[in-house]
Amino acid sequence: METKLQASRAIQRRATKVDEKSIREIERHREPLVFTGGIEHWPARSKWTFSWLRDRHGHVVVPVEWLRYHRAEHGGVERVGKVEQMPLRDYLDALVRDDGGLDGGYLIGRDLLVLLPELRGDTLFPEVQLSERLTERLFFMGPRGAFTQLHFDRALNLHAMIAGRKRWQLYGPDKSQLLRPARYESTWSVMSEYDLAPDGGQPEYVPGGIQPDYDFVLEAGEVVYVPYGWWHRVETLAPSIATNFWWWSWPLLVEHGPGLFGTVAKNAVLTRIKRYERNNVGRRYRNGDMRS
Ligand SMILES: O=C(O)CCC(=O)C(=O)O
Repeated sequence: METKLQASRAIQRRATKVDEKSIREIERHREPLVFTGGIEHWPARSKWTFSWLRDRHGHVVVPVEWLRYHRAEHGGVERVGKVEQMPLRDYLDALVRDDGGLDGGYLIGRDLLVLLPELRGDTLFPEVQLSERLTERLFFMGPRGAFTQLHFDRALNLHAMIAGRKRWQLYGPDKSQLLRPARYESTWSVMSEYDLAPDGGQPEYVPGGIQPDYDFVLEAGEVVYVPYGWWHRVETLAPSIATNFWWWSWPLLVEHGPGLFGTVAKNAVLTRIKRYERNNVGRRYRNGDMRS
């Protein structure tokens, strides 16, 4: 099949600042893009070092994930592995040692931004969201080998690398059927059946033998813009800190409205329930070996 033989293209890189004007402009192009040097003015770029987080917030207890999306026995998708609560200090010590001891254990989700809401003020994402309450932001901190399986998000996405480096593989929406969207109940993400564990879900594996349209390394200080419907899988190459911002534009809601309605409504309700904020450290998963 022709798509399997295609080589990846070079991602476009722009030195433009990440602001409302540049984002509104690229939203129209629908191609992924990397902003280089567009977040140097963010407080997070100078503040969020591993040592600052350890000294300032080391006592905070955080959930670290060793989880993979698996093909469930009776169809659909389930998460398998374990989650451990540990002081941020212990996690950071292991992260900085960078000796493989964390085995890919990932601090990923909204947890740190919920536990330490003041961190939100250190990032300056552009004011493009329809409403703060309808959008979502995540925090990512992980060792070499932390890995996110192939999926696309039901939103526009800016992912900012504060420290470290990650390999990104992106597939365009034209490959959606080829990548086999899996049946999975999630507010935001659609997983690819091809990258489900135990056979998929390894960084070196090529899902379905299909080469990505873009395959590149995102460096500290860079931001990738992922348009709606672009599939992505992400491998951490060096101890990293990153944060992202999902949002919807009016044109996106007009175009994908019916498909997005459930996601928008669910998120609006969840962010209004304070208890959800407090309980969000919990995750649904099955205890087991994440890789087998
Ligand atoms: O960095 C990662 O591990 C995953 C990032 C991602 O999937 C996203 O920003 O949507």
